[in-house]
Amino acid sequence: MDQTMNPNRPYIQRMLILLILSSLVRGASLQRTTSSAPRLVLSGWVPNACTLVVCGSSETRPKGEEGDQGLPRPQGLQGPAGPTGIPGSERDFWWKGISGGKGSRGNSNLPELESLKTQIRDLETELEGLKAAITKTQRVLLPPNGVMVGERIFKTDGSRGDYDAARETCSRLGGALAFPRNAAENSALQKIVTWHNRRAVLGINDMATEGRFENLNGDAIAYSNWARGEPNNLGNEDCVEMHEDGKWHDRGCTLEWLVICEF
Ligand code: MAN
Ligand code: CA
Repeated sequence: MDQTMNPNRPYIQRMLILLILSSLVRGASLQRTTSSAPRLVLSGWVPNACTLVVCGSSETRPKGEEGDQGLPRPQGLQGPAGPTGIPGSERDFWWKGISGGKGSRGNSNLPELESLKTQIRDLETELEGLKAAITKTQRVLLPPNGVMVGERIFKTDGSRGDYDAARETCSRLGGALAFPRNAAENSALQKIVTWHNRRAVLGINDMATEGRFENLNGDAIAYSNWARGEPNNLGNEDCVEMHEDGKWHDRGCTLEWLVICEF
């Protein structure tokens, strides 16, 4: 465009020059007054500084003015509600029930933990005492009528009877006609037989199927201690008798035996 045709040109030129100068002055003042980021922007590319990626072209473009601080961040959403605590009075009652002492105070659970540990130690000691008492009781009080094996007690009331009478007696006493499930139980029964010097009838028979000895629940026996040559079903023997040596013989069911029950 021809200069003569545009009378405003000197004015526009002046404005442009002023604009450029103003930008340069602003850039220089930013460089002086701000400390880290703008200085780094002007001095080149720094890896790991993401803000510089945005501002990296500051060499070719004039820097803008420093922005204001912006709006404060919105508050985060409310978190989920915590578990409901035990009401104070209830909690104190609970602890009192265990320790017999005062209710918990403050935020720490350590006193309660220590109290529980002490109580567990006390209970363990008490349990040991009870075990010792049971051992002594079964050793002193049960013989010559009873023996304890694990949680099972074998005991005679001293009566005698055939198979049916023996079953009835044990049932009336709240137990069952005894039969040994393992060697320990067998030797317990053997002791009673020896002490009373009388053979005992066991809670085992092969009435349903000859040769298949089962317990009173109808289960085939898993343990046996037959004497040599037994069971021989001599003259049809469906009941089982324990001798003083602990060995078993099949016998007819109508003999008079020592009755030993299990509880
Ligand atoms: C009978 C039979 C034998 C058994 C003895 C026990 O003779 O039942 O099998 O061993 O009695 O005395
Ligand atoms: Ca026999």
